[in-house]
Amino acid sequence: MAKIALITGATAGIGEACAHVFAREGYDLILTGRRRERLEALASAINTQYNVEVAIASFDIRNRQAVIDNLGNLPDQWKKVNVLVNNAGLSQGLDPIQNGDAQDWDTMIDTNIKGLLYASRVVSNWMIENGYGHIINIGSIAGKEVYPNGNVYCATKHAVDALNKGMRLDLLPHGIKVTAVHPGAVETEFSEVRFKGDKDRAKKVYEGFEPLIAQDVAETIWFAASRPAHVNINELTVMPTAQAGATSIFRKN
Ligand code: NDP
Ligand code: 8X3
Repeated sequence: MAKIALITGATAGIGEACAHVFAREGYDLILTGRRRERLEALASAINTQYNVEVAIASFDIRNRQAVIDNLGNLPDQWKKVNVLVNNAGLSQGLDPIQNGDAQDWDTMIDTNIKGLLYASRVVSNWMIENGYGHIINIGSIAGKEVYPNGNVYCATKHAVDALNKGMRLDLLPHGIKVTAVHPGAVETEFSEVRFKGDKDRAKKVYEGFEPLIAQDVAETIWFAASRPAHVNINELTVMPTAQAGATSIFRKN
């Protein structure tokens, strides 16, 4: 049987690009996200391009019971997951802490930290039972540095950085690899989601420099996933050449 990758947040951006890269490499896929029609369209596009099996599960990763039920209901052969890409995540708003919207805070914390934990709790137990596995957590440069008004989003990604280290320690006795990939600015739907559908404001984030595209990050994730069994990439930070750090972007205009 082919190896299996479970990718959360596969309906857009980095997760969708990962689906294509892992399919290209011959992996069967479990793809998750809330937007079922996008998962169906992606599964059908992958099936026409690659000779791999695709399972989809649409649920809100903030809902612990939904995570347990949807992943738990997968047929047993799908639980032989080799790689879990913990990618589902988002930012909401870009405001100073004193003006922050508590609903936005809840959404980011519930998705980026708690959702990642819920999925990891289920899949790490499959991996322990299987005796192999690799968890790849998608952090951010925002998990390494803090930028003005990024407060809670940055805090969630710092939490992912800490969880990445904690998971590696806890899963070490089970031979499970744990990696974090921390991207800088990637032009996806991320800023459109952050600015709640304001496409013009989102577009401006990437003006005047060349950001990463989702494929760049997916190839970095694949690099980590494709190392030999005795090699683990603990973490990788991948940035646009024009971005030195969270707040240092070289813009040509
Ligand atoms: P996109 O907005 O393009 O994709 C985000 C994905 O997360 C979608 O598939 C979305 O699916 C899923 N998702 C969000 N909320 C939920 C939820 N409640 N339940 C299930 N799935 C959810 O953004 P990116 O591809 O850029 O982001 C992917 C990851 O990369 C995130 O963790 C982000 O923080 C991180 N990142 C992004 C960077 C960037 O500059 N773009 C840089 C550094 C890190 P759906 O809406 O269908 O549920
Ligand atoms: C997304 C990148 O710099 O906008 O994590 O926070 S950034």
